[in-house]
Amino acid sequence: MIPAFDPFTTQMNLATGLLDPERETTRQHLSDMQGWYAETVDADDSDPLVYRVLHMPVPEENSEIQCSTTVLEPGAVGREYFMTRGHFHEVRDRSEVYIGLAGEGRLVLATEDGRHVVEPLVPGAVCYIPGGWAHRTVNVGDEPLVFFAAFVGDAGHDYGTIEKQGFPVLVVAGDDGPEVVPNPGYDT
Ligand code: PAN
Ligand code: ZN
Repeated sequence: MIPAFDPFTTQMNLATGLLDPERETTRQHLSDMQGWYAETVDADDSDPLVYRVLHMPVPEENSEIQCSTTVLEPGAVGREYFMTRGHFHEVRDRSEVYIGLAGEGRLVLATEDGRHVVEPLVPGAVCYIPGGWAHRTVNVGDEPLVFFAAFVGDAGHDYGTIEKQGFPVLVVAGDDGPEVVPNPGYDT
């Protein structure tokens, strides 16, 4: 076969997640997250950055491996920690691997029939996300949560299902640290 493109290397700062050379970056500010938290988002003029995804330049084909780093800032909306929106893969059986690099987080996973699992996402954690499991990350610490993700290239992202039904559980700040509680807004 004639290869589609040349090999490339990206230098990743394991503490900050920043890439050299810099890569295409998508950003979610608090005002972009209206409707994703249990409480109404009150994004004042400061409208803080919640997370960034730094994408490697790879075609979205199932013969390729999409990869990126996510940097999720510390913070909360009410008692609910800053988090990613979370999604199913559009092609449901497409799997993914997350590797924790910095900070302290949780990976919340859920199936369409309402099962859920919450895993620690900490430096060195290699979390395998099988096909069919929606996934969301939550920063439960005081520092940015940084993780690397690699997934099947044609997976695609279905945000609409989670936007509508939510996850079965929320991760919130309790008196003695993070707590996993049922999501009162979960809609099966
Ligand atoms: C990750 C996520 C990233 C941002 O790369 O896309 O952490 O989260 P949302 O996409 O839910 O906003 C991944 O799971 N890719 O498939
Ligand atoms: Zn994914």
